[in-house]
Amino acid sequence: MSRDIRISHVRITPVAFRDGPLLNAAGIHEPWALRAILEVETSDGRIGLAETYGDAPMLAVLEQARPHVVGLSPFALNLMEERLKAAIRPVPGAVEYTLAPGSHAAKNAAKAISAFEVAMLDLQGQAVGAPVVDLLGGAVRSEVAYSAYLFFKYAEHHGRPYEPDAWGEGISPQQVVAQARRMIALYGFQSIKLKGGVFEPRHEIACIRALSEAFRGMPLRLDPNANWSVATSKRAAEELDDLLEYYEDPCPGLDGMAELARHTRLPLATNMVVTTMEEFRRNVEKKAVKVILSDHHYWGGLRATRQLARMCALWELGMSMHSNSHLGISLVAMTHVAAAIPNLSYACDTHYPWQDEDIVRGGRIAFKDGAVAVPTRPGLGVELDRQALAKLHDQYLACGIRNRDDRRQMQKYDPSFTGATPRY
Ligand code: GKR
Ligand code: MG
Repeated sequence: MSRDIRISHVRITPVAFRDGPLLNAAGIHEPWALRAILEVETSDGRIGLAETYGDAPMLAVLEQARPHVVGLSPFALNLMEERLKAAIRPVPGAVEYTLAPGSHAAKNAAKAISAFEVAMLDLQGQAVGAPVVDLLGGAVRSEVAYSAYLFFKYAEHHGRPYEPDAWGEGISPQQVVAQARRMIALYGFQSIKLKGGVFEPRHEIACIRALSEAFRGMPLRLDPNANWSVATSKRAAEELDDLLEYYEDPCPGLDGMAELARHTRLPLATNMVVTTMEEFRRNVEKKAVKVILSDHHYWGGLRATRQLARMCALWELGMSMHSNSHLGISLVAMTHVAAAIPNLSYACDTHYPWQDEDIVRGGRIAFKDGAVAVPTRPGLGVELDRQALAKLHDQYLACGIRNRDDRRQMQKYDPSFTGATPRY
């Protein structure tokens, strides 16, 4: 690619894919999850890909960004960042969740920068014949480990919009263990995370105990998404003490987590209270969280995630990765950056097993022994399956969902549900 090559066109395609009736502190997943697929095209006909949030406010943010990217060289990442920081304006109508920082409007510029950075790095890699991980300094591992991400769930969605999934109900400890067995049999994961904050803590602790008995020696994590008070979190910590590898966001706020940290020897992890560098600084002062769950989609991209990793190393904090419902382009982007982080100390989260559709050519990304091989082809190493993209775009047009709203969805089952936290 010559240095005169410019970005000539940006295509943004919102898609919707089937998602399970997965329960969390905010409510329940809707039958369709939204993502946006970005295609950044150059004047010499190459296409760089990225995947990000697909809610209406995010689509509006990407539209704001588009004219500031067209005309740039795919190598002009710093200029792109400066332009988008200056250009992105607040967009009304966002439904924000503390448990999903990707929904925070304050992160709009970081989210847009991340999406365009990934697509531009894909273009750079194609141009120089190197995988994206090489542009991040090179791989320190050839595969990236992910964990089995378990959810309490209903057997089917309200109103049965399509046939129920193959996972069945996941509520009792026996059902949760069965869910883990199935996921591990299919993907080979070697650690387990349970999304909590749904039922009484004693039930969730019983599920962790059942998992620990069924999978002896397997690292376990529990994430109640700040739905437990500090007092509840402290009491639960006593029971979880020798069961968990880390205790993720049990109670709200950095001060709450700091208070809890003084009462437990369990390392605390978060994707809720450290989501910006300013929060990182405050966390270091308060000695609250010991494991940062990064997420390039809202931390500002792959290079920003790499910088976050350096900060974690400096302050002796552990690092792993957070996830939301996503497709294969996000999974490979996560895999490239995770491969470039020496101090990635835990297996990463991924929702990928909960999806059975994808828009990457060749079908779904393969896992072996719970890990994804770091792509070695130039760029991200994936291409679009245009037929699948068109199908998922049609699903987007038909599904009627334009903003993720787990609380509204839960109210279909229980009209009195408020979603207020902490409930326990
Ligand atoms: O998808 O229900 C979900 C998760 O609860 C997600 O929204 C969270 O952001 O996975 C996330 C987490 O680790 O907190
Ligand atoms: Mg979490």
